[in-house]
Amino acid sequence: MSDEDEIILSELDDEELVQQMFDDLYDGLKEEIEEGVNILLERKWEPYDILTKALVGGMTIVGADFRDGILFVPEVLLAANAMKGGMAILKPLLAETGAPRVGKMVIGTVKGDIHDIGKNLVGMMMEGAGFEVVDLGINNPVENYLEAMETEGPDILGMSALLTTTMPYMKVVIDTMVEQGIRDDYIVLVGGAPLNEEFGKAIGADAYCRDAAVAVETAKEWMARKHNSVKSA
Ligand code: B12
Repeated sequence: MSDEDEIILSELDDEELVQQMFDDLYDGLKEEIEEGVNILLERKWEPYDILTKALVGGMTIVGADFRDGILFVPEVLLAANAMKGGMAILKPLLAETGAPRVGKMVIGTVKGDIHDIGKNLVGMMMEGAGFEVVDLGINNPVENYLEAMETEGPDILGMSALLTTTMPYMKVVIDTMVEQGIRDDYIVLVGGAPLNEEFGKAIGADAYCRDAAVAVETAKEWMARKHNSVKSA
């Protein structure tokens, strides 16, 4: 056969396919990633497992090589684009059909920061858990958050930052909320790879969430607390 070196994704077993998807994500091959996601879905994989094991797993490898100077911005952008292709297929499947609305969240990446994959993932998982999500996108100055809180009336404000230079901006937003006397009207969740629990506490957030699954659990916990305190008030 002339094309014997061409890999047919559907002929690989699950483990080989996931490995191949890591390679394809690394190479920024969006169509192949979409095909891989569809094959895993046909094989009855849970959407959440495809997201975490195949896509986020692959992005971890990209992240390590970016850090080590093996990959550069253009390649990482292609990888991110391929990842988004896969996420777009999974998004509607992660939404639990008919789930009662459990709360509303406004989420955005802070000013100076254009990373949005993690934020998008959190948004998708929150929607999947029954939250209504208003996504402000990237590079948000404090005014955007304030305006969205006023017009959307969310229960939760979520902020994302992936750079050590942009994470302090979360404090700017929270401090402004304090100044305006609206801080306690919202549950503030923060996340992003360079953050940690200590940072979350130091800037006055309600919680730092390591990943999207923790974000959903934490949001539900805080919503339950909020309802209880409203009842007892
Ligand atoms: C993809 C990527 C890019 C892409 C972004 C594409 C996109 N659309 O997002 C591009 C190529 C554009 C990019 C650009 C840059 N990047 Co970049 N990037 C990454 C990379 C490889 C992966 C990030 C990612 O998507 N991870 C996968 C997602 C799923 O994980 P996550 O973002 O952490 O999100 C999860 C949790 O953190 C949490 N979470 C995230 N947000 C939120 C929000 C809330 C509310 C909650 C509750 C939870 C939560 O849940 C998420 C899901 O589980 C990281 C490496 C890394 N290790 O993080 C570097 C990294 C973040 N980038 C880095 C740098 C330096 C840059 C640039 C400055 C490079 C340059 N020289 O231009 C620019 C900055 C541009 C800017 N102004 O923002 C550094 C930051 C170093 C630092 N100390 O600050 C990193 C760490 C790489 C490195 N080691 O050098 N980057």
